[in-house]
Amino acid sequence: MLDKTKKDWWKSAVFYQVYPKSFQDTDGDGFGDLRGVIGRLDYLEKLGVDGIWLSPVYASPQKDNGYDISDYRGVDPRFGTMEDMEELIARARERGISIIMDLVLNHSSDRHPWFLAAKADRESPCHDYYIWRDGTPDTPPNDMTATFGGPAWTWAPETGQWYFNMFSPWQPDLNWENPALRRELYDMIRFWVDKGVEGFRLDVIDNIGKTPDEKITFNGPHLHEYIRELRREAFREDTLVTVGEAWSADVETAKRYANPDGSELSMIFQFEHTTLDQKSKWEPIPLSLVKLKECYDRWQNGLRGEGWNSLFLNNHDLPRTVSRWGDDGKYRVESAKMLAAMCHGMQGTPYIYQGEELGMTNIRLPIEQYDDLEIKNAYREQLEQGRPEEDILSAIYARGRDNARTPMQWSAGPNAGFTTGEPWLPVNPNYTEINAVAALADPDSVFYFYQKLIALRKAYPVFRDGDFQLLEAEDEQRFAYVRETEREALLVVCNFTAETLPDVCPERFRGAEVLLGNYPDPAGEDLRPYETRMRYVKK
Ligand code: TEU
Repeated sequence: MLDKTKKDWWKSAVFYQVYPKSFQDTDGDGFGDLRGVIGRLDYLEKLGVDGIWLSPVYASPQKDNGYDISDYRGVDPRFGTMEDMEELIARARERGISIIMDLVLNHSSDRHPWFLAAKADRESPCHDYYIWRDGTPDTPPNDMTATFGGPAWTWAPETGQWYFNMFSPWQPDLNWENPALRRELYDMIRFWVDKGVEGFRLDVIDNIGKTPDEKITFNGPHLHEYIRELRREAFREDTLVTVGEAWSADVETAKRYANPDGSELSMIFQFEHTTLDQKSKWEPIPLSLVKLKECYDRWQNGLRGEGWNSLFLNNHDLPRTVSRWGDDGKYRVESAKMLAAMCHGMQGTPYIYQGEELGMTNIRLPIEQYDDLEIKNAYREQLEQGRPEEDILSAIYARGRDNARTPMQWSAGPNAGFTTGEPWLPVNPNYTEINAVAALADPDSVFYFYQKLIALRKAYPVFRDGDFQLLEAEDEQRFAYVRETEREALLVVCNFTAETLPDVCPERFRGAEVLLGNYPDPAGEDLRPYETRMRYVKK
């Protein structure tokens, strides 16, 4: 177990994201719950993770699957009770697993009592917890659009004003310029710290400084002032781990968020690597491995000593990477392992998204079975704009968020062991082959590969401390890099293709110990399809 009294404990940690709605249902309503997470702690302990990032379980109308909160201090009854939450925190801690809660501080639900009061009465003390503009119902303050479609301004006839909603009308933005609102949020965070929560993931934290009149949504003028105040007033303990979701971040802004002086956050989720294979969200293009390597090289060396990287390929908003950058057919297992080694071999804190450790894949559903409002709005809007339906569906199959939200595949039993009821979203039909029971029975499964990666990170300091030297930068098929300290050197080589290719092995690694590989028999002269190898030299 990690010594979590050290302020940088999370630099040696590996975290696991649970999307509770799809993780494990225990009461047969087809909706995952906290008792389901408690029941799977042994599984997560076996994997070897040090913390769970729990996507929101607060009271919510579920317009955006919990990222629309109507009570920041209450557990939604569909997920369970506050006692269940307290038990989860306690039982996880017994296993050396910290609970990291998801904080949605940029917006609330339109059903939150604050907003109901604000919308009902301009004189309400909560009115200015939100962003209002006077006007007339036919002319919004400006032409800004919402992330999930439609305008970013919604008319409230009750007060005769527009309110700002970056994401959807059901998610009114909170007004961070209001110190009373900020105080409400800080007090709420302390409530969860007092419950024993040991970290927080901060939803769209780069948006809280927005100035909609200037059409600025991220990196607003007071953003880092607010984050520093958040750190002082809410994240007071140096041992809390905080990770901010920052889609807009580049290396330079990341140095501010993750400043080693501890004035802001522990790290951020940056997304540059997840945007290289698309012209836009719904226009995928083939991945250039050279561009991916350049991106990782810039982030690894840009933040070295001046910040800290998160390392992730999947989350609840992204398609499954084995389908996106690997091969979810013939070489599913090999490519899932290769991608894991590529990611976990770098400097930073790795995050495993539920099912990634099983090599779970994307899904194709009839359009009416999708749940995600982003998918449904995009389908309707693009159809109205005249895009051919097959193009829209192809983009949804490739990039829709519901790819990541199909129920966790626990067994080959009914509904993959996720629920005894009707699952809220269909189970991927491949659950009969891809499931935890099968993985735990197979020593060569993706699960045990992740387990070894997590153990290696703890056994060899070079994973945490080593520098990053990219090899073969212009090679479009192989990703190879060296991590090095004064005492150790690690060579990570990944074949991103289904071809057999010459290995990449500098002279000093010839004959070196192979810490980990994704083929059962020993490494040969060539790299087999999607083969990865981790070689180690002790100096
Ligand atoms: O996501 C931020 C966000 O902008 C993403 O939704 C991204 O734009 C989109 O997924 C690209 O396909 C956070 C949460 O992770 C997401 O689940 C919420 O829907 C969103 O904020 C609003 O809270």
